[in-house]
Amino acid sequence: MRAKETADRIRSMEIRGAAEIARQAALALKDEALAYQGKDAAGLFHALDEARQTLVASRPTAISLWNGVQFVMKGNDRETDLDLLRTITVRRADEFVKRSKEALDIIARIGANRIPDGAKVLTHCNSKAAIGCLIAAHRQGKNIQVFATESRPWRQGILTVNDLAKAGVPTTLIIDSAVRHIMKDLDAVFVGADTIASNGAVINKIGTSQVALAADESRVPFYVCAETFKFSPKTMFGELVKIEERGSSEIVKPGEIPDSVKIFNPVFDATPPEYIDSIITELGVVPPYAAYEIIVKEFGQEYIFTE
Ligand code: RI2
Repeated sequence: MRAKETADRIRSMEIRGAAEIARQAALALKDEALAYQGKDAAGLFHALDEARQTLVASRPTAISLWNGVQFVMKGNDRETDLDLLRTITVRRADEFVKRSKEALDIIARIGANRIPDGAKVLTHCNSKAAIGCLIAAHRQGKNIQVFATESRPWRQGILTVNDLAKAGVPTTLIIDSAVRHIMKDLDAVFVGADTIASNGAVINKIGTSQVALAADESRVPFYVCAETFKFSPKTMFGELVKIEERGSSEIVKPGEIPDSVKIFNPVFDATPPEYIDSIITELGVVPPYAAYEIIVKEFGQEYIFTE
């Protein structure tokens, strides 16, 4: 799928999930490289750079998307041979997708080890990384029960309970406002991440920070499952993570409320590091305060100045 169509489908949430939008963006760059009809490397680079901008603009606050396209584009501006530039772009896109899928498998194995037999675990929204841990624990033969929030307004919790039920995991759907009511009966919370800042704060689906607060109050361990490309090199250089706001039509139907009522629809919120027990990555289980070191290790400093 070319960049324009991929960007449209990301914008409309047809393609969603922090990791999936990054993988699809990488593959869109690959398809742009394969479809390029021009005769020189500079022309291909220009086309790829335009595609990169189109993709990043589709969900401008998603660092996974930005990291994914940066991974594919890194060093492309120095390549002067057309065939080589095309080959390198295709190879790096495939490598990003492969690494990201391997990371999911590793996170699932590691995360499952943190779930004791008999545990009741809560998850919020629809994170493939978090769900992978829950399914892996179930496959280890542990008798676990999962509680999944509905996750208004997009109700991604419906996707989550379908994923879990398909894998045979005993699952209960709850509305978002039931979280505190049931927290005292739970043993762990597993959520994903859209972005992790250099200070260890986790930006994830709106409501995550309330779940973390309730978990902290009840002394329930709160785990974040995230591939390293969810960490934001931009934050290391002082950029604040912008919280995406989406339209009012996601919350109410036309005519349902008076025009004078404003609607505020933030998509994500930030959970401070002090509410997070550990972040489970493909590099292992790390404290949130290790975020800075992960960013330096994975991205180095050169990334930040390319945009
Ligand atoms: P994985 C999603 O964002 C959710 O916030 C989820 O927790 C996060 O991405 C991570 O998902 P959205 O695209 O990458 O639904 O673990 O806004 O699948």
